[in-house]
Order: sequence, then C-alpha cells, then structure tokens
Amino acid sequence: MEKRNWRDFKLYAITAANYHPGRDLLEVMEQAILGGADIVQLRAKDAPKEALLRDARALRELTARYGVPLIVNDHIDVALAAGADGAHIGQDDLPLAEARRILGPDAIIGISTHNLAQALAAERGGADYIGVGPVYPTGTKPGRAAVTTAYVREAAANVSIPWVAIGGITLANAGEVLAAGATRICAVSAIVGSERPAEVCRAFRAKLDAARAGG
Ligand code: 3NM
Repeated sequence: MEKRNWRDFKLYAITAANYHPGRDLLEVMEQAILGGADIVQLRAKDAPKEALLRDARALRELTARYGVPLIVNDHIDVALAAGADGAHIGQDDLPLAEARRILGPDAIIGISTHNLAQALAAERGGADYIGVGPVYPTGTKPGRAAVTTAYVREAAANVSIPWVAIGGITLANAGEVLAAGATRICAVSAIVGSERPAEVCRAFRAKLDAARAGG
C-alpha cells in the first residue's frame, strides 16, 4: 500500500467492540470508509492474538480495496503479519525506536500523547503522527484525564508532524475541537456505536472540510 499522501487524512476511524446491535467490525468499517474515514485502526485491547490477526487480515483486505491505510494498535507482530501499513503505540508500549527498527522506515508509526512534552518527544523520535487527547472524558479510554481543548491549541501551535485530536469527540463537540485548531479528528464510539456509521462519518467530514476551507 502506498504511504504517499496518507498524511492528508482527516477522519480516523478506530475499531471497538461496542457496535450497534446486529453490526460487525467489517460492516461498520466499510460504512465508515464509504462515509469518508480515510485511515483505519484495529484496536482490540483484550482480544486473543489469533482473533486479532484474523480481524487484521480481514481489515487489510477491506482497506486495500479502498486504498485506505490500516494501522494496528499495540501489536507490532500482528501489524507485520497482516501486512498493515503501520502501528499505533502508547506511552507505555514498545519504545518508538524499537517499533521503527522492527517495522522499517516505510511503516506509519503513530503515538498517543497527552501533553506537549510527549508530543515533541514523539516528533524528535521520528513518529509519523501523534494522537492528541483525550480531549474529553471517554469511556473508551477510562482512567485518563481529559486534556481539554487547551492541549489541542498547544498542538496546533507547536506540533509540525500530522496530529489527530481524539477522545470523546462527537458531532456535537467536533466544532469546538476544530475551532481549537484541529484539522484531523479521530472517533471511536461516535462511529462504531452509531446505527448509521456512514452518515456520521459524512457529517464529520463536512465539518472537517468546512473548517479547512476556513468556513
Ligand atoms: N486514545 P472515543 S482517547 C483510543 O487520548 C483512545 O490517547 C486516546 O474513543 C488518547 O472516540 C481514546 O470513543 C478513546 O472517545 C477514543
């Protein structure tokens, strides 16, 4: 998969287990892509490795069909085995330099950051993009304090690699996140928990496109 142009992504969709009743991973992610999600991450914190690999391979096939990059959360071995485009790591996961050594120079490596010092360290360390969050309290990542739009403003002023606002973002508060300077948004529950993921993504995209156009 071409790494070129992946940096232009605007709407990052991440998998979760809480799909709307009757929906499943592939169906929801395909709907998300059709609605305008332009990067996808497989995130399943407690899944057995075998199930994770199966999902990663299925998502690889899906995302490749649409030319959308696939990132695997935490599990670098699964990212490699499934032929994903990269991996997303947290502050307590394998260090960035090790992840890079294993995945190679062309892999997309993202890191979660929760303050500007972490963001600048990730940038210096060669991360391809960072997550900035959680902007709002969220049950998807319990136990982590919201960084508020204050950190979004700091990221907008100081971070030069691609960065994506994440955490508790919904259609109702996306405008506030964009007004704080975000140009990329990531959502989990707002997309996967919706009965109509494509429509939700289309609405996020409309807000993102309007913000970038200065509207
Ligand atoms: N990472 P939702 S917040 C996976 O701040 C994740 O690093 C975060 O899920 C971070 O859109 C988060 O459902 C959860 O709030 C995002």
